[in-house]
Amino acid sequence: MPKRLGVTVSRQIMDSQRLHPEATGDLSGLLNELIVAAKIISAEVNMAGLADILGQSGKTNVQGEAVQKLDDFANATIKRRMEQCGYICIMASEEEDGIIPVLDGYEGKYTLAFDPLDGSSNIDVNVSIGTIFSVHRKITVDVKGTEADLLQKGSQQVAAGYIIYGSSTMLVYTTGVGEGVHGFTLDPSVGEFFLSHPDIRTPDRSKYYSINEAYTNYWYDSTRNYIEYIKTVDKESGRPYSLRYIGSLVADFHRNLISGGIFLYPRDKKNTDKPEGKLRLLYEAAPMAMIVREAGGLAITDDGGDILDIKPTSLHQRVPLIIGSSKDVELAKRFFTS
Ligand code: P6P
Repeated sequence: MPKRLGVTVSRQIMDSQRLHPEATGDLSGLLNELIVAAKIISAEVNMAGLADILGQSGKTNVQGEAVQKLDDFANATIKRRMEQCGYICIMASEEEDGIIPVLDGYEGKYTLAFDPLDGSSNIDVNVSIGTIFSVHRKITVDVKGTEADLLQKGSQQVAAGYIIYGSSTMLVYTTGVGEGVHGFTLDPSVGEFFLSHPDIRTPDRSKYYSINEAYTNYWYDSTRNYIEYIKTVDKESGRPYSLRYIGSLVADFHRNLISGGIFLYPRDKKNTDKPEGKLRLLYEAAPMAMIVREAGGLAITDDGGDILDIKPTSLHQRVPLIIGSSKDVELAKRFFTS
């Protein structure tokens, strides 16, 4: 088959839908609406240095973190667009305490959980940031969506993806088992996402590791032993690995997805208020776990469990995350479960 040039994401979504005769087009519609929101956010992020939108909004979010103005903008953009799209019945956002309803009469059959602008502490210093999203099918019977529709295992996601606002704006998403992971790059001159990374497969081994080494003195022994192992000089096994840590999950994850690598945010003794680590299950770990699994990688917690098997109990539940190249994660699992 000749390589198709200039495939837009809308074309990819429709081609994928055609493979599912039972599809109603609602998931395609949902993704297309989300893509419009992403284009609006991308334009704002890329202008942030010029518009008066840098800096903090003076508010703090449910996580107790300072909310940057762009966070607010991204959150409002996605909410405003999706509450009237007719494809979802309820939303959850990293920026909001509780569930977010959709407009009456616009209830659809899916749910949406999202981190509107992850890594936002990097906004003012021009480091890549991103939007992460996770889509589930509604499971309760009433028209209105409920929290139960959101609190589903990651393995039940029908779509997961992220938009990274970096040297270019890229959309990376998957619509489930066997559907693959595809990357699209935004051409701002025409306002279209074009297929640039078809069927992404993450290398099964790598030489990069991502962890915040500033917390070394707070690590539990399993973390310390694993990191010590991969930093030991042993040319035969390709050690030491190189450290790559940006402090923006989307940026660290994207680099590792493309080049290979392992990202760790395990439990530590530093964040006593976050005994399960810092990252959230619903709209960070679970969508990234679905993407990496579809790309041939793995995602586990620091007790060896599969991220995709965890049944969430609350919207902003945190979870320890070890994610990336399959052989690296499998080796790390031996350190964390021995
Ligand atoms: P730390 C950004 O605030 C974030 O939620 C993720 O994007 C990132 O991976 C992590 O926190 C960085 O946390 O503790 O290393 O600064």
